Amino acid sequence: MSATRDRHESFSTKFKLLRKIIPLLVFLLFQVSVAITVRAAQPADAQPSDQPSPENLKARQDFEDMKFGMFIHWGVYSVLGDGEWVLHDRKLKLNEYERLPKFFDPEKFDAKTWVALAKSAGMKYITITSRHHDGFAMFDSKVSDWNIVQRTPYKKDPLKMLADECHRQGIKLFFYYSQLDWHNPDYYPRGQTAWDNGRPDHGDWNTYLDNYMDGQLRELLTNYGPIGGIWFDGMWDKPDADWHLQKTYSLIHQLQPAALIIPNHHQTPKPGEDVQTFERDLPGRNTAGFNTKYVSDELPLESSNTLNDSWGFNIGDHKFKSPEEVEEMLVRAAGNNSNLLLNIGPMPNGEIEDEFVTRLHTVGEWMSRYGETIYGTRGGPIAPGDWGVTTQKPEKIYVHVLQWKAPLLALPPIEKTIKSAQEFGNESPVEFRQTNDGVVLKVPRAGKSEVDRVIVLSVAP
Ligand code: FHN
Repeated sequence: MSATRDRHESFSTKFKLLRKIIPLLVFLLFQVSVAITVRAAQPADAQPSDQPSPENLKARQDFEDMKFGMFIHWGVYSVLGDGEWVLHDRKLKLNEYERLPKFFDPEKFDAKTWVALAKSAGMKYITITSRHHDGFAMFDSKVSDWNIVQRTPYKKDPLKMLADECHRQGIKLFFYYSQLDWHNPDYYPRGQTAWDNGRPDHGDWNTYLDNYMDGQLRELLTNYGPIGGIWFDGMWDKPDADWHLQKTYSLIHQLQPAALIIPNHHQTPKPGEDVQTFERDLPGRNTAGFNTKYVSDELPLESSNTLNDSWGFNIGDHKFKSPEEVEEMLVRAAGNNSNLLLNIGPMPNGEIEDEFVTRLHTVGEWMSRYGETIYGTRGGPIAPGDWGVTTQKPEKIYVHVLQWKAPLLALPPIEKTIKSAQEFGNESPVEFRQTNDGVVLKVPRAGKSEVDRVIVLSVAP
């Protein structure tokens, strides 16, 4: 009898317990199924945490404040002095190109000089090719021996030296990384720029992305201290491929939340990307023929261009832009709410051509006078035009008059009330009239070879 009661009591205890647990289990199952459905509904490229981290948002603002960066294309291709596409353009076989690293010995490379040059030009960050489309790693990579330490007589890692020097001199360092690879057999199926260079007709795309590329990115984000971010290039070679972006972008943000992802894919920004960059064009323009006209109103913007006509060292390229042209580019970029990333291609011995150096010094002197109207600003309230652009800071609008010969300049209306107008640099008052129809400024006469006449409008908050 007592045994029966015991059994009965134990059954009723278990039943009571089950009655409590079952609704909990049903609730949990429901939650799991909702999570699975939501995940399945997300586009393949969505960033897992679509919300950028606070560090990342801060880094974006800092990026916008910097306004001027140095782009560096440097690789074993510089030995041939014919640009970074020489492998492709001469339709070389890989066993021919693979001899090139043997001649790459940049004994004159001095990280300190490079960083000092960028600083003297007024540049606040450097973006350097960690590898270009030839896939050759300009850093100490354990993922493959196709790298500077193992294949060149130099045997050292210049990116490490550069990173250390950038940290010392307070310059942000970004790594350009080519997703397109003309060397690795696993970059397969090959893309639009492929030619028969001796690679096998098979390869494993997933291995290329998940092991090779992500492996190298992990190295770049772990071995060089805090970096500014990764500047991707080359996705346009296989526009329809699955690039596993979600995975790669998450990896980057997980390793360094403040590292910015800057993709040069020439398309509208995708989830997880932090900056929209435009190649050889101002945001929204497409004179180069491959940029999108869409301009993000959320992400920081950047426009890249070259100081001569080439990216990598090109011995026959003498089309150097004048300092005045660069200054105008810089002002126009800022007025379009964008940074300017200006490229130089150092020589294979590690030196930077005098033509670059002298121009950069001149631009730097100009920036030391005009920097206040550019650094830390955002695009101003008046749409840019051929005449010039505006930049702004709280309570200040800088009117940059670039191409205007007449004494009066009529501009569209602005919301804020102008309290005063002054010539930038000498504080002389500038006559102005503000009505509902717009603003008329009496433009100071241009000094000899003066690129930019800046009028500072003090405005009510
Ligand atoms: O093919 C490259 C080129 O060599 C260079 O690196 C530029 C820089 O923006 N981007 C690519 C073309 O879109």
